[in-house]
Amino acid sequence: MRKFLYSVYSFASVLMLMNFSGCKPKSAGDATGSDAAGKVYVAPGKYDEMYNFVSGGFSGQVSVYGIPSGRLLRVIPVFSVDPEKGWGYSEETKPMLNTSHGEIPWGDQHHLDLSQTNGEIDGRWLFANENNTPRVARIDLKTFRTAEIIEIPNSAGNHSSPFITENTEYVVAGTRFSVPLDNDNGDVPISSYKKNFKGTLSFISVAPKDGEMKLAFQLLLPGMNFDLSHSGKGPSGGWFFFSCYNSEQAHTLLEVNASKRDKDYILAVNWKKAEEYVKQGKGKKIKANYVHNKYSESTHNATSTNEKETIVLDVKDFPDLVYMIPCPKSPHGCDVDPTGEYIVGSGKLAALIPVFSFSKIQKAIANKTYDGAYGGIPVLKYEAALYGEVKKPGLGPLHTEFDGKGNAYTTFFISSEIVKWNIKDLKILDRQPTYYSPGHLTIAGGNTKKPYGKYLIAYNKITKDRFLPTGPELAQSAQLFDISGDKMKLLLDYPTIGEPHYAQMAPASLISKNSQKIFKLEENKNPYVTMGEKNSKVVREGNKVHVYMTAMRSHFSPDNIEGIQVGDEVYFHVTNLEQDWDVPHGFGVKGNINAELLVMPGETSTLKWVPKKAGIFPFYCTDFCSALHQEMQGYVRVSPK
Ligand code: CUK
Ligand code: CUA
Repeated sequence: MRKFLYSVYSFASVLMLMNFSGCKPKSAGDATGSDAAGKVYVAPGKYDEMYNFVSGGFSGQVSVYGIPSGRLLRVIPVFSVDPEKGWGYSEETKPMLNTSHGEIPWGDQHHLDLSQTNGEIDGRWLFANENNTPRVARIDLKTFRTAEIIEIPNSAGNHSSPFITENTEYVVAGTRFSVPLDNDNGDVPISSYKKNFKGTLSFISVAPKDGEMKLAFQLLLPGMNFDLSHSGKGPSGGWFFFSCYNSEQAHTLLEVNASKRDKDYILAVNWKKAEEYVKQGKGKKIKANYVHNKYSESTHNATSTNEKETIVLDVKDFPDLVYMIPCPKSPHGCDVDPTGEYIVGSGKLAALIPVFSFSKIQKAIANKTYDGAYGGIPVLKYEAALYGEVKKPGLGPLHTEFDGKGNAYTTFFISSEIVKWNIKDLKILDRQPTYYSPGHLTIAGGNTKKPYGKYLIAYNKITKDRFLPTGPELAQSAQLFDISGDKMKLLLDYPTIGEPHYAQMAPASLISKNSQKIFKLEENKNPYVTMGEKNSKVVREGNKVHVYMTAMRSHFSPDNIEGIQVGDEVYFHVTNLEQDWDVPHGFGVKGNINAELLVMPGETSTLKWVPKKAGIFPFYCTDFCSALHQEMQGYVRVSPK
């Protein structure tokens, strides 16, 4: 079996070599000429047509681009510290990075999903997953800030996440690694995988009014790896579909490989049913230990709460919740078309794309057209669930999005291309090379009921010769295509931050209509706010010193601080008194390991500093705020203890 895998991969590497070093980009795929240039040119002072939210991979953050220009508009700090914004450095934001393992300054961010109402993008929130220490974040698109992060218990490698249901009832998260449940004895032989390791699918409810998340319930499944998922919609609205691999339950890839089986599975999960069972009290409460972090825009302050339990439904006790559909060779992507009828599986090592039919799946369930069971879960017959197969589409299919005109677009990692095909007749309509090896792709609304078409962006894993050399490491690359015509047209390359995986795109008006410009000072409920310069003061409480400081063009108050001793815990509570839009002040002190603050108008932010030696320590504003910005400074005198 290993031999077979080896041959697949060596074939792949031959192809990769051809792509990476052999061929120069062909002119067909090149954005040359005024046509492409005109389509991506956004004149100075003009706005882009769309927002593009891109996952930051191992940077842990989310970046925001304007499309079609490909201009980077913002990096939103989520799971990793960001000194530019003081994220994870200010006392107010530190709790956001808390986990049951303590504060973690880093995350691995793969997937994004925009909130939806009736299956359409509604522009309220953006959800982001973290793989390494399983978490889901909600970003508020009013402020483009992370508002909430919830940890997921009984999970490891939260990859199949955060995909949302069509009315944002739930954020769904499937574990990548099966592991023993947190509260069971985890000190077991790794070889006891089959017995002790569990797969979990978590359903996190989202409050319709303010978006607050809550772990509603978890489904327990036999040990396996969940990979990706997408929500059903319309007729399949109450269902969720997950790809999974390692159905042979291997715990080492060295001895037994995880791609031995000819087929793995797509899981069809009836979440409406699961929700009913939970409402009827049928779930079991078990102990769990996870944290829930919230950031409030009125106190400008985060809190971290320890949660103690979770509700689980063991699917072997509920035979009508989950069904397995065989899917060829290590399925990765699992995408549902805008009508909700077609479910596209992408077997990374498969030479075809299977398209499943929701109505056939329902029929197969009704007629029990089963092909045995897997860990107590019914397995549907492949043919009974299958709508049809796209034959010879390319090599290494990964992810599919839709244009709302009956077409699907699939990335091919190995053959480095995007293939456009028709959902009804499964015929291939076009293929365009990408440079190189695309992972995900996005179309605005391309995973919803209402795709906006026009643009498609491929997120490539390998860049090689696309940008000026910058040493051994290059930025990863996104490629923008025009998909308004019959044939896709490459328009633009632009670099991304971290390794991009999934991304979301939305027409600008859907997002900017909610945008908040300023925090009103009079609404600032931070406990350490200083409402005017005359109220600024220094207050000592034992070895803690609170500096109630104000910032206003172009001075801090107080700006001469004495009476501090070595080893004191000094808290600079800086309130930005400005009420003009976009006049942040920064704050940094010489020798402070807590980086800096960036304080927006009307906001209060706190920087902690524990001076280690006596002397005079200057502080200053780090963000150019006026002609007298360079004068915006002060001194702290530190005396020996
Ligand atoms: S994964 Cu990266 S190419 Cu983490 Cu969504 Cu498929
Ligand atoms: Cu305030 Cu520069």
